Amino acid sequence: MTTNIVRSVCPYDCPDTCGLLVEVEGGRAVKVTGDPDHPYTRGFLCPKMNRYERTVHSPRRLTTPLLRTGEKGSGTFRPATWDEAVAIIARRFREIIGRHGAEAILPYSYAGTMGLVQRNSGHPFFHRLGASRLDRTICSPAKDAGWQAVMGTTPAVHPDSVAQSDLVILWGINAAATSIHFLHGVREAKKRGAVIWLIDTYATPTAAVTDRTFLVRPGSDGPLALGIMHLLAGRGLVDREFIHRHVQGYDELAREILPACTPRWTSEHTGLPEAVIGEMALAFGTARAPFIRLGSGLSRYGNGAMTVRTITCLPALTGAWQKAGGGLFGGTSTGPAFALGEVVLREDFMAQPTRIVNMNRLGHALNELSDPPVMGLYVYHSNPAAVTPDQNAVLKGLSREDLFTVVHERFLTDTAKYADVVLPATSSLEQSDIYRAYGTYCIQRARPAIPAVGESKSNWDTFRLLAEAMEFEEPFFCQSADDLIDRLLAVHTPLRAGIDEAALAAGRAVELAMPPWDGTVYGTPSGRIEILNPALPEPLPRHLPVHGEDDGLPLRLMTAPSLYALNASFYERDELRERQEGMQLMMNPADAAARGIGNGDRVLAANRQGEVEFVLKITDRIPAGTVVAEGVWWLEFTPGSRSVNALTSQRLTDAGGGSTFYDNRVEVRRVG
Ligand SMILES: Nc1nc2c(c(=O)[nH]1)N[C@H]1C(S)=C(S)[C@@H](COP(=O)(O)OP(=O)(O)OC[C@H]3O[C@@H](n4cnc5c(=O)[nH]c(N)nc54)[C@H](O)[C@@H]3O)O[C@H]1N2
Ligand SMILES: Nc1nc2c(c(=O)[nH]1)N[C@H]1C(S)=C(S)[C@@H](COP(=O)(O)OP(=O)(O)OC[C@H]3O[C@@H](n4cnc5c(=O)[nH]c(N)nc54)[C@H](O)[C@@H]3O)O[C@H]1N2
Ligand code: SF4
Ligand SMILES: [Mo]
Repeated sequence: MTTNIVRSVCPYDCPDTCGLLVEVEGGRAVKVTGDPDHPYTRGFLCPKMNRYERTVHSPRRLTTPLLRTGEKGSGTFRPATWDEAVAIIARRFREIIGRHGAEAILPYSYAGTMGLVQRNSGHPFFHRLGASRLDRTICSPAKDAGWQAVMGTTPAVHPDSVAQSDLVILWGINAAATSIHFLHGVREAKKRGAVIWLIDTYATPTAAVTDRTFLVRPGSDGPLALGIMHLLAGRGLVDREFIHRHVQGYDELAREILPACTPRWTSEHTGLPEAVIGEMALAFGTARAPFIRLGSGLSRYGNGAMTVRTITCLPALTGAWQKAGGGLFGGTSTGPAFALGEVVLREDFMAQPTRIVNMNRLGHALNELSDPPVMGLYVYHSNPAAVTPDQNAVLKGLSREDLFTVVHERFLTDTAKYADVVLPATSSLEQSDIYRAYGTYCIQRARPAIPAVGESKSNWDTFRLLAEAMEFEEPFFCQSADDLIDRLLAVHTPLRAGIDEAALAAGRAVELAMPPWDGTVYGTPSGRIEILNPALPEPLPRHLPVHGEDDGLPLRLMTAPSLYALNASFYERDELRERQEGMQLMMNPADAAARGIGNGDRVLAANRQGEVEFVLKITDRIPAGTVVAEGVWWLEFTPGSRSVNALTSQRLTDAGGGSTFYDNRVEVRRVG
């Protein structure tokens, strides 16, 4: 049999957006490896994607539409044709619109695929329908808000510039799991003599690649940054010249906020010894070009936006922005590379602005919204029954007999089990798309490498069918995904100027050329780095409390990413689940001893949101007072009847309407 090698792109929600080489035999993907020609990811894939063909051709793939025959949640369905399924959806949507208005229909999608066309396929359809809009804030809007408060629209530096740093701080990022290619530049820096730090709440796998690991109390990084700034100011380690030229509000910060942020105060908040805080300030203040790689974990708290804002002020004090290899990097700014709004999102299809529902509050929306209530839910490339906070509220809402639910998926997920109609989705290898990355400056176009598995259809092709069934007459809905990609490429943007169009058309990754960065131009209203931002209700950074402090329970709960999964994706793979060794709760030996529980015990973690059963793993990688659950498991593989998000809440961040997945407290006891 002949083997073809087709270029493709990793579609998952990961900053790296790796280039793939897919070996195809007889219409099947037989092997997926990294593309050595990719300028950033250079042929190396993570453990999840190394055997992507096992996901694509998993025996668990959905191959036909399904109609519910049993109770919601039971997963009992009968196969149906696409014609039958689409006709039912159109009829039920019309009934709901007739009785309650179109805002009674809510789309729910997130990041099953990051391709610009397939990811956003539903927007034009639901805008045209007049449905409620979803505020897609589950991931890191508080991180964005914190950065923007200080830096405005200033573009991010190139991630590879880290190689020129002499002090690299991985701050709230488990890069070994969530950003592995960034570590390439970190290793380069280390070879040239840089010191590498990790600041996290427990010793993640990333601790193995760093020189120092500092463990802080969850949600206390704001105080840590303030404490470091207090010492920088007091010891004269600030760059007065840089501040004078490029910073707004340093004097106000130094006068009004920093005096109270003494080492003792910082130590009380963070749990770090005063001497260690002193060491950190001295090392930061005397480094030539300190580089902070900021993760998203610390932004998912009631004070998350303020935490990011406070940390973002640090490089301004020492002028690190003007040193090659210095500054702070939270992700690349590749959004403006494509005219997505004009070509794909099509807000102009809305007859008038419709209701906006925060996706983190799906439980509230399904159970408590009125005027109109949510009567129709259309879920695509997301698994809210698993990934959304307050799982008990979400499952209660999904169980409503009067709710009509459609789920478009590759697998019969926890959410799909509650659907009235399940539609089978293609995987990324079966659909066209164009990708941009949020951890690199690469863009890449992908065409189908293999035919659709079974009768599955892409997001875009499904919305085209639905548009036809709803008798939408706009010619827009007659285009193919490739037409849309061509149109995206036809609209020229400054960021894409000068790229190698032929390579892009041939399916290779090409890198956007960033304008040279010299640390003198800032995209804020004042043109300066805004430590003082007069447009905000809190003009200066200061310490804000987290939500979990109100809960009155002893243990802080981290719900962190796993090396062998991506949110609730990849649980179809037996070998990856085995590498996670089951759904564990990790705990410090002292906390376990105090509760009389042992390694391997079945334990119950509980708070006012719910109760979740785990297998206990005792390890001194976790500091006393904190417990950690990695991975967002599918219910069929959990020790009990719930997964980790039955312990997280619908409370939002201080800005951006973000999720607060890490801001929880629990008590833990043996089951039974
Ligand atoms: N393998 C794998 N890769 C992934 C994902 C995955 O689930 N698994 N998820 C993908 C997605 S959707 C995203 S958004 C990115 C996220 O990737 P990151 O930007 O790395 O953010 P998180 O993974 O949310 O959190 C990273 C770390 O923050 C730590 N943390 C939590 N609270 C605090 C705190 O208060 N202070 C400090 N200093 N640290 C804290 C956690 O312990 C965790 O180690 O990764 C993507 N890549
Ligand atoms: N406890 C806890 N919960 C979390 C997090 C955490 O750290 N802790 N992280 C949060 C974060 S940062 C995020 S971004 C969210 C992510 O939330 P989601 O984006 O919902 O994440 P996934 O679990 O990856 O689910 C995506 C689903 O899309 C399906 N899919 C893939 N490709 C396609 C396609 O082309 N078409 C269709 N129709 N379906 C497709 C996959 O089979 C998969 O089931 O989870 C959040 N949930
Ligand atoms: S999940 Fe991330 S690291 Fe893994 S292959 Fe995809 S883009 Fe690369
Ligand atoms: Mo995310």
